[in-house]
Amino acid sequence: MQLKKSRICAIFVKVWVKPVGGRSPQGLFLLEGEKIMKMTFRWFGEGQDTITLQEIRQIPMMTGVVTSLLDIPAGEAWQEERIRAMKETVSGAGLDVEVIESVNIHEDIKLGLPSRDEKIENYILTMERLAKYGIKCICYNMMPVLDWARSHLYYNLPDGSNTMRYEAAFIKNLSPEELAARYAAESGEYELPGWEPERLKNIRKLLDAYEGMKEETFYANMKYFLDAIIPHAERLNILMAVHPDDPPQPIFGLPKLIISRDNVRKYLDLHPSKFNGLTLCTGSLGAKKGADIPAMIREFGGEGRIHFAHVRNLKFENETDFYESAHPTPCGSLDMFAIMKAFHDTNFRGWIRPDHGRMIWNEEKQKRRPGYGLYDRALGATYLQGIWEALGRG
Ligand code: DNO
Repeated sequence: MQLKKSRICAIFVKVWVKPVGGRSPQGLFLLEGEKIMKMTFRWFGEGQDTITLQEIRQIPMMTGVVTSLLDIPAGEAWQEERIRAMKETVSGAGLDVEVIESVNIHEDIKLGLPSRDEKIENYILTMERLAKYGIKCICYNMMPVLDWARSHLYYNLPDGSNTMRYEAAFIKNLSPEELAARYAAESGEYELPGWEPERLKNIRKLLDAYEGMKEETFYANMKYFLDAIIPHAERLNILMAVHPDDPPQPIFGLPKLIISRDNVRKYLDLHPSKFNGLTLCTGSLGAKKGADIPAMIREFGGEGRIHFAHVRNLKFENETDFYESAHPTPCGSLDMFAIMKAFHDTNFRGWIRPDHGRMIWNEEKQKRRPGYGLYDRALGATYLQGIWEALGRG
């Protein structure tokens, strides 16, 4: 249907209503009948990303960034001054920052050591300070020792682009130190979150600490953490959104827990508050062949437990191996329309971001973080917005 310009304006003005409230930072308005979802972009922070906030702002319909203070080690309280400065920088560029990805969980908490209480207190202090500066959602993960892992950071595709890839057999033949050395050599000057040299110094000790840990003990440790922080999340109105383990298969003998529908159910059931929620990452949960992502969105989203979404596609090469493809459905193995429809049908009102993208248009020469170039993610964001708009118009 073709809408006349004057009518579009009238509709725009009419439908910009709470809970988003007022204009978006870019003065954009929603289409009539459209459900409110906020498209965001991951930005690693000042000095941590060669992508500028201005570039991000120029992506159509982009409302804000998802960021962090990467240099603060897990377990320490974030200083208020640092949070204020980060907030000012982002708002100064005309963007929102409402989601932090991530405030990392110290290993003592995951391992259930007596020293966890002090780390939890610092976590709560960080939450309090973030709430003061308008943060509404915290993404974190419970992956033991390491964050996400890939066998290749720059895997060449036939069209001349390159992307991240996971080949199980390749990783099996490497030690964690060897994989870390590969990352350090390939990722340029950046430390990859979860693979910081400081953390890796103790890797052997940490791997040993997890050896023989029963799944039930791990869940009990998570529950201890949740019981401590969720009442504060409720008080501060901060939605906690756990990120699933990526990839959803054990590496280096480490337990991987949040990798399937049943595990997510178990995690959410550890504390029934809706403030104990999920970052639905299609690329992490979807990297287990056969996982029904739209069904998970309908189940957990229907209960109001999905607060943040990472939406990306991947292409399976066999049962366990995959590479990260461009976002559109035909480029990968996940049905992006069905995924977005499930979000739309369950009235998703949280934050969403395109996730990893390929390096295209020679972008790898611009010292991007692996998986986090500008162009392919921007294309992904507009593609997802297009699906959303089409869903809204019926
Ligand atoms: C990978 C990301 C993860 C994620 C954390 C959340 O690119 O999705 O590193 O940020 O696991 O805590």
